[in-house]
Parts: sequence; C-alpha cells; structure tokens
Amino acid sequence: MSPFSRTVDRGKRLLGFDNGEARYGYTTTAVQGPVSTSRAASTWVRTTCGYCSVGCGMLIGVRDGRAVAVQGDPDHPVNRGRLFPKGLTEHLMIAADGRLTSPTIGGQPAAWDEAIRTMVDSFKALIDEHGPDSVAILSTGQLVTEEFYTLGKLARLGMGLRHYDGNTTLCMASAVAGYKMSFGTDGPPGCYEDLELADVVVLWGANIADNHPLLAPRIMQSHHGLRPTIIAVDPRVTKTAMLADVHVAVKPRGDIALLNGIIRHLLDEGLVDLDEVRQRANGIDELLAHLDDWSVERAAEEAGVEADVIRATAITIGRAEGCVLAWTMGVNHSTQGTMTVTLLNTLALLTGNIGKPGASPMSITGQCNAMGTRETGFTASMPGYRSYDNPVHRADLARLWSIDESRLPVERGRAYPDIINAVMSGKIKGLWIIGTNPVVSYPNRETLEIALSRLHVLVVQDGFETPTTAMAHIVLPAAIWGEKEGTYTNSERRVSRVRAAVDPPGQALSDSDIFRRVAAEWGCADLLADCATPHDAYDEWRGVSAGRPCDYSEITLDRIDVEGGVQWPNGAARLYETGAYNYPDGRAKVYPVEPEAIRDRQRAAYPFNLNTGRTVEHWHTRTKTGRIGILEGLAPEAWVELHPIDAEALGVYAGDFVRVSSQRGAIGRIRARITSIVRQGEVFIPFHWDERCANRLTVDEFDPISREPNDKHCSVSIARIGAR
Ligand SMILES: Nc1nc2c(c(=O)[nH]1)N[C@H]1C(S)=C(S)[C@@H](COP(=O)(O)OP(=O)(O)OC[C@H]3O[C@@H](n4cnc5c(=O)[nH]c(N)nc54)[C@H](O)[C@@H]3O)O[C@H]1N2
Ligand SMILES: Nc1nc2c(c(=O)[nH]1)N[C@H]1C(S)=C(S)[C@@H](COP(=O)(O)OP(=O)(O)OC[C@H]3O[C@@H](n4cnc5c(=O)[nH]c(N)nc54)[C@H](O)[C@@H]3O)O[C@H]1N2
Ligand SMILES: [Mo]
Repeated sequence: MSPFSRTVDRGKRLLGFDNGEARYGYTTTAVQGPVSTSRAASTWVRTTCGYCSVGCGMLIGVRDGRAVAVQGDPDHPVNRGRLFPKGLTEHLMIAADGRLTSPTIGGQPAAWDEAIRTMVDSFKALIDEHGPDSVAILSTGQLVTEEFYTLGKLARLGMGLRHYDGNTTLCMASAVAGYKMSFGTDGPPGCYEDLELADVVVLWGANIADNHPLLAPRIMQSHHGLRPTIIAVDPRVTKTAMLADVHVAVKPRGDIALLNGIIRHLLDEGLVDLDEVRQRANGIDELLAHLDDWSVERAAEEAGVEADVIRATAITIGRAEGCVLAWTMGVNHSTQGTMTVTLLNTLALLTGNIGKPGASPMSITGQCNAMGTRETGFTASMPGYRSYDNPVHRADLARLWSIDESRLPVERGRAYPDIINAVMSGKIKGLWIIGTNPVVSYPNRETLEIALSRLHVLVVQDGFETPTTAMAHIVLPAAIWGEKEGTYTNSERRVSRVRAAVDPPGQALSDSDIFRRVAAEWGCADLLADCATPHDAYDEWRGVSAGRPCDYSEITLDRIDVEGGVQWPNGAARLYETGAYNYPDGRAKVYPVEPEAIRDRQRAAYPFNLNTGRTVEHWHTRTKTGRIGILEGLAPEAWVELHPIDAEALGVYAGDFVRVSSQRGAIGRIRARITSIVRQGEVFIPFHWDERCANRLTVDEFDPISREPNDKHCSVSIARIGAR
C-alpha cells in the first residue's frame, strides 16, 4: 500500500455498528491536520485562489503563524467577494495531513544538500553516458509564473535538456495548438466581462457549475439586466446543462459533425458575411468546398442531435449581437481536440464573434496558472510565445539574455506522452516530476506505472505524499499555495498576485528556492543570477515579454495591487480588436474538419462508452481535497453513473457495487449511481480517486497535433458484483 493510501485510511474512524458489523468511515474532522478550531484571524493576507483558473481573489486569515480562515476578496474584479466550497476550505489544505517535510533518498530522510547533490550527480551521470536526451522534466500548471520562468531557463539553458513538458499537455494543449493554427499564436481572445455582455453563451464540453463555479454568476448577472441565452453542449445532463436554456445532448465526439452542421446552416441562411470574412481569414474556399458534403441532416445523424436543434442553435448564434463560445475538456480531451478547437474558432470568425465586447471564442483554462507556463515556459514555445524556428525570435531572446543564440533549443522537445513512451522504451532514464501526480492522472495507469518503474532515477517534487512520490527515488518537499510569493495568470489573461501567509512545514522550500539550489549544484547559477527572488524573476520576465502578444511589461506588481489584477497585454481586455491576427499577413486561418470515429469504440465485449471528469468537491487526484474533512464528507467515494435502462439490463440497483473493465484494466469495485444524467450506453466516472482510478480504464491515445489524451472516450464493460 502506498504511503498515500495509509494517510487517507488513518482518517477513517469507527462510526457505529450495523447488525453487529463495525462500520468505518470518514468524519468531518478525521482527515484534516492540526488546525485551529477558531477562525478569528489577527491578520489577512491578500492572494489568489490556487485551485482552478478562474482566478478568484481571496484573503487568508492568519493567527499565531497558522492559516485559520479564508474570505473572498470583495475588491477583486473576478469574483467580487464570492468563493465556492474548495476555495472556502483552502486554508485547511495547508496544514492537512500528508505534507512532505523533509527531502528523502530511497525513502529515508536526507539533508537538502545531499538530496540535491544526489539528484544532480545521478542526472549528470546519465547525461555523460547516454546524452542529454536521457533526462526529462514533467512539470505542472500549478506553480507561480516566476517559477515557470526560472524553471524554463534552468531546464533548457542550464541543464541543457530538450525534453521538458508538463501536465498542461493533459489539459490545455489542444486549445493552445488550435489557437496557434487559427490565429497565429496562442492566447485566449476574450474576457469574463464578455460573458456578461453576450446575448448568447455556448458552454461546449464545459461543466462550469462543477469546475469553474464562479463563472456561473458572471453569466447569470448580465450588465444589461437580461441574462444571455445559455446553450450547453455535453453528452451528460450536467449541472451546467441544467442551468442552461438549451441542452444539446451531443453524442460523444459528435462535436465536429455538430459544428459542421451549424456552419452549414448559417451559410444556407445567409448569416455569414463572406466578403467581410474573406478579408480577415484564409482558407474560406476550402472550408466552403468541404461543407458541400455536409447537410444539416448528415450532421444530425453523426452528432446524435435532432436537425431542428442544430438549425435553432445555428440561428441563435448567427443572430446574436454577441456570442461567447466557451469550451473546456469535452473538446480538448480528444484525439481530434485541436481540430475541434479550430472549428470553434472558425465559427467565431464566420459570425464576427471575436475582438469586440460580448463576443469571443474562449478556452476556459484548467489549473490556477496553466497560463503562466504557456507564456513564460519553454514547453510548446520559447518564452513570450516565441517560436523555436523563427530567426527573429531567437535573436531577440538571445540578446535579451546576453547569451549566444546557439544555446537556444532549435525545436520543441518531446511532449508529455512522448516522454512517457521514451521512458518505456528506455531512451529516457532520468525524470524530474514537479507538481503533478501522473500515477493517478495519466491515461492507462498500468502502462504508466511500468514505465516509471523502469527509470534509473525518478525525482518527484511535491507538497504532499502522493502515489507518484511513493515511486520516487528522491523526493523534494515543496512549499505550496499560501506559503510562497508570485503571480498567477487566469483564463482571461489576468495577472494576480499570490502571497505567502504562513511558513512551509519542516524543511519544505518554495519551488523557486529548489530550482536555485539545483542550478547552483549543476554549475549554472549565473543563469538565474537576476532571478534571486520571485520579484526579481517577475521583473526579468516583464522585460522578456515586452512587445510580444503576451506583453507584461507595463503590468508592475504595484499596478496589480492597485487594480486587483491586470490582463495582458498591458491591461487590454480583449485581443484582435483591430481585426489583425498574429500570422505574418495579419489574417486568421480556417480549416475544413472531418470527424473520425472513436477508435476504442463500443462493441460486444465492451458495450459502454466511458466518459471521465470532475465533481465540484474535489481537485484532480485529491492530494489536496482528499485531506479536507468537509470536502471528503461531501464526496467520500468514487462512483459510476449508469443509465436506468442499462442498469435494469445488468440487474444493478442504486448503490450496488459493480466492476468496470476495459481492455487495459479494471476498477474492481465501485458504487453505481443509476441516473439519466448519462445517456443510454454511456457511463461516467470522476477521475479523482487513487483507490478507484478511472485511469486504469482510459486509453493512452493522443491528439496527433497537441498530444493531448483522449480522456473522454473509450469502451468498457460493467458487471454487478454485489449489493450495497
Ligand atoms: N471542482 C473542480 N474544478 C476544477 C478541476 C477539478 O479537478 N475539480 N480541475 C480544473 C482543471 S485543470 C480543468 S482542465 C477544468 C476542467 O473542466 P471541465 O472541462 O468542465 O471538466 P470535465 O468534467 O473534465 O469535462 C467537462 C465535460 O465534458 C463533457 N464531455 C465528455 N465527452 C464529450 C464530448 O464528446 N463532447 C462534448 N461536447 N462534451 C463532452 C463531460 O460530460 C463533462 O461534463 O476544471 C478545473 N476546475
Ligand atoms: N481520466 C481523466 N484523466 C485526467 C483528466 C480527466 O478529465 N479524465 N483531466 C486531466 C487534466 S485536465 C489535468 S489538468 C490533470 C491533472 O493531473 P495532476 O497534475 O496529476 O493533478 P493534481 O492532483 O493537481 O496534481 C498536482 C500535484 O502538484 C502538487 N502541488 C500543488 N501545488 C504545488 C506547488 O506549489 N509545488 C509543487 N512542487 N507541487 C505542488 C499537488 O500536491 C499534487 O500532487 O489530470 C488529467 N487527467
Ligand atoms: Mo486540466
């Protein structure tokens, strides 16, 4: 059993007896650490929430050096004082059980110097023997921007590694790739105010009620008194679908057919100004030719949506003065994620819904600072959205850093799944994992675990004990939210400050301190000389971003303090307001897209499509929320949603336990929820639980362009194993 499961099990208490049998479970106080029972704070520290990318401003209440309370920041432009269940209990997370307090080597506590020396010596030995491609880094969307900037320099220039990616490839990579293809660079064009100003908001594969809860009030309370028409496109009747005016219950992966049908109908109804669009975008003729093969009826058949609903949706979008097309993982998590994103962008371009108030294609980001790593990092592009293969960008960056241009990498390294494949085949032998828990979050867990077990050196840097730290040779304890300084950038490109309220536990250090120690031991401390503090790193980054699409140069920390959060570039609410895009000719690009069948599709042996996702009470792999009694009490165990007709055929009653199997693995025992939230033939499992891990079932297939996994579609079978 991993140390992680032990920690959680310790939280179980004897709750009572049923027919003489002891009943164990969680009580609301069981799994939290030693927190103060009083919430009376003596000081309040202003910061930004560390869960999702909505980026809510909040205040941490501190007393006697401990975080005792939180409050929504009434002055913050994003949430205006509101918070939701995870945010409201975030202070409990800091002092929860299971924090890492000392570095370890081979499971034994070690001094920092020794841990860092062992790590650096081991990586250098691999590089000496097998070359720099034998070591890789997987990072996260949950550090502060200053740390991403520092880590990028350290990884690519200091350590000379080519393969550096992060969990953001499991998340926003399709949006990034789709934006680049449509507009020439990454960057979400709109802002939250557009949700209030729009006539129509389409939430496409985005369950904001559970996952970005504080966007819901932004949509429901429109500036002009009328709330927009809300359309939810999702195979499930999510809470978001329930609050929407229209729920379009698309078939899994029916989105491309649906979008083709909507665009076809807009063209047929004369709702697209083709002359105008031709001036702004390339590829229109290819798109029109492709749509000759698409009728609304064909779209209806392939999307599993009635033709009338497609027509009505098209007309609603086409006649809106402003429409926001917002999407999340129902779109990105697919082998066709990138191309689906381009089609959403195309729909926005064709209907003029970009670059003006109340209108935008809008990827809602996932993690608190996934944006920061996109802008400053060295993963999909060089810092400041600079391309590896653009000579001007290269020269510019080399000059800014006073380095020889030859030190800059010439291409992007392996993406996350390609790093894992190379670990599997033995090409990558050393891996440094920072702030992510792949054992629970990566698709096809068994293969992943085999890959990680083949590593010669696995270093894991985290704030908590996790199933991934349990596999590591060297564990580095990190300070987390509430314990360090920096900035996060949210889904609407708004930069907000993150502040330390309390000290990290034991010997834990901030990630930036750890990066500087690694740099010193590696012999490249000079690279980070001007990033000695988070503030210094931020100032250097501001200079490096100057003149780029993600320009932070005028977003000083003082300005953030005054305005409560400032959007890049330099305070602009929206991108593309002039109609000029980031391709050299200033035009955007549209693409014809043809849907492909789901590869691991339903068949006799595996008759159900498995959809996986989230619930409001938990955060990802529950390293944080699984230790907070209030949240555990609300959602104590995993479940599988099963349609009543399927349940009847299987003889499964509400609350029964079932076994769920795919070609790759099984969850031996999981509770069934019989509900028509899912369509017949489809099941849904939240992926938060290590113990009932949905990723034992999921398929390790990836989008060919973005390399994002296909987390929402694979086939499974269900068998009843016992009554509740
Ligand atoms: N409470 C909570 N909030 C979170 C997180 C969390 O773990 N917990 N994580 C954060 C992160 S990193 C992210 S990325 C976001 C994710 O936020 P969301 O994308 O909203 O989350 P998911 O539940 O993964 O998936 C969204 C929806 O996609 C639907 N879907 C599945 N297949 C399809 C399809 O083929 N087409 C369409 N149109 N829809 C489909 C699912 O039914 C699901 O309702 O949430 C962020 N916020
Ligand atoms: N089946 C299925 N799988 C999925 C998804 C799905 O919808 N379905 N969603 C995918 C998506 S969108 C995402 S984003 C991923 C998320 O997957 P993960 O990144 O694996 O999830 P987290 O639990 O957020 O892991 C983050 C880790 O970082 C640690 N941490 C937090 N703050 C800090 C810090 O400041 N420093 C350091 N060093 N560590 C820190 C936490 O303790 C935690 O262990 O999961 C993906 N996996
Ligand atoms: Mo995510």
